[in-house]
Amino acid sequence: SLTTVGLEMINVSASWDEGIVELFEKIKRENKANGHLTGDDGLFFTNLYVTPVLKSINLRLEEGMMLAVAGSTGSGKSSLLMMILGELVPSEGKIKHSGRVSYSPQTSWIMPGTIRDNILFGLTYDEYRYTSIIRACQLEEDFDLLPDKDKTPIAEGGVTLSGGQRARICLARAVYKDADLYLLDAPFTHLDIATEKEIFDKCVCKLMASKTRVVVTCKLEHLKRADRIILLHNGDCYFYGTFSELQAQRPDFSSLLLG
Ligand code: DGT
Repeated sequence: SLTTVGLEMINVSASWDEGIVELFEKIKRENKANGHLTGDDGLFFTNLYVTPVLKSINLRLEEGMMLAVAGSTGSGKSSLLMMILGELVPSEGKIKHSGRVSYSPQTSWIMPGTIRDNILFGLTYDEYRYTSIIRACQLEEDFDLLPDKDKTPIAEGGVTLSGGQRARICLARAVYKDADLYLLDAPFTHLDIATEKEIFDKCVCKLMASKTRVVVTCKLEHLKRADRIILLHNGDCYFYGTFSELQAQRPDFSSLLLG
């Protein structure tokens, strides 16, 4: 086909604790050189510490598709994003994407400066792009209530933002950056249901319609609108496919989303 791949993972596995194995191997080599240890003592540490965080993950998104990453707490959703970012290096398998990634972490962060500085984050101000994004992220009404609107300083000496405002500023920052792949880790934390629904629809679905998106979310409404869903359970791929396939193949899936 003529479609371009936005993101592909082929048989990818990873664990967070490989540093410990490497360290142990180094100690073992040194001890062996000094005549202190025999060869097999490392197995104890290997078995104890290395539990894969993601196991044999396969997925393929065409450019412009939205992937919903779901699963209970600790199932590996954030780790999957870390792997795409290159922060977590796969022990096996291949990851392909075009390279320009924008990432919105689970915990929102604000740097000293104005709200606008926090969204542009060093990029040039494009009024049309900026306005569409702050509207889609429901930030316009918030700005209207501030003394200098989006030019109001935040962080030290500035206004205090609510958790929901911080979350929406961080989402706006990630969306403002021009990228081929957008990774949004639980972008709706601290938002009420109505605001979440609006932002998911206006920003993630409509404004970003042509973008390849990976969104960590367990909301049924979001899974329904995603092009593909990956449901993780203890680092295993419990399901990968479309929403109708999910309903057909895993009728009990909602029990995994509640955690
Ligand atoms: P959440 O955020 O509670 O819904 O959980 P998930 O599904 O995002 O899970 P994740 O990927 O944060 O955690 C999966 C496992 O990986 C868990 O045992 C903690 C571990 N882990 C996560 N991030 C890191 C990290 O930065 N360093 C290390 N060493 N381990 C991590």
